[in-house]
Amino acid sequence: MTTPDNCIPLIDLSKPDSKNLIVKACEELGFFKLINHGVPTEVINRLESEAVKIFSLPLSEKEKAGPPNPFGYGNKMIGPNGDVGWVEYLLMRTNSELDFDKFASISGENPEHFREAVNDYVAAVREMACKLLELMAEGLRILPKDVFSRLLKDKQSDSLFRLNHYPPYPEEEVGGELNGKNLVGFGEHTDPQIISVLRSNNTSGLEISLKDGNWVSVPPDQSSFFINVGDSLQVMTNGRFRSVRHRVSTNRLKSRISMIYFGGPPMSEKIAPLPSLTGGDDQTCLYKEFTWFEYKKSAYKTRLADNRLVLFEKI
Ligand code: GA4
Repeated sequence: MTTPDNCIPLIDLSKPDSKNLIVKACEELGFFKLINHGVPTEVINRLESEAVKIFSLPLSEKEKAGPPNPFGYGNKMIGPNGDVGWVEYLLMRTNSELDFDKFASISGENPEHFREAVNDYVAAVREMACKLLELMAEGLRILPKDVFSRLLKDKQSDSLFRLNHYPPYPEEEVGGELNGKNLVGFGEHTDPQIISVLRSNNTSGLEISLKDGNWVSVPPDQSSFFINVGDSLQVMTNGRFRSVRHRVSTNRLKSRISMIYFGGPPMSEKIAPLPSLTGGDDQTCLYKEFTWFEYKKSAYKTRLADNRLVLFEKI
């Protein structure tokens, strides 16, 4: 699978006109590549080396931090409903230090190093995500400009952080234990939250779906971030922004490591199309109001590839 030139919008955060380009990218694709993002390379590299150390441990060690409930160490199983992928991961909440207790046994002699690396990374990426969300509000000409970013800044924000490791897919697995069905690393899905910020090492695998249903692979770039619009932002913008379907294919040669921050609202937050985008007219409002808690509860009953927003569409 190749990627036609100019297929993936490139946003330069240092350029003054970025807000309009961000809005255009979110409307057309729900996805863009971000450069000059301001997150220090040292913060990124420090977390990547911690992740490499953890994923290099023997399986029996890593399993001490599992099974994921949904937080913790997971291997091949994604979510509670039978989805599988050629991936192992650590999933945690960003506002609960408690999740680190689960990782204490696998984060080496100095578990504080891992905790600090995650916290420093998440703080820097959250700040950058909030800046993007404010530019989105400005570009959409909606007030107040923190209408989206306040949800991530809230102390109760239900934001998550995920470290994924996609080992090279071994030849003998084809037709093996997983019966060849499982050539995917992470099956196609949309992210339920507001915004996702992804950074990977220099290994390909990420693919996104275009409006016409075609899939394109995203050339990796370890110094950039890739930004996804999530379901909640699609709802708040009344469908103007598109929650992008994406997936990860396996690689036969190289390991892929990715780190994703999922910026989500507080559990009790009501999610609905913003009146400024529906003109206050109930007829043009595409989604019913729901709390983030209700959406998550319903999401955890679905399979990865399901369209989770249909249940909340107005008919
Ligand atoms: C997809 C996006 C995030 O990785 C995630 C995933 C979550 C999980 O792995 O626990 C889910 C999946 C994701 C959507 C539907 C449900 C929940 C697995 C699953 C089958 C952490 C998230 O928030 O939603």
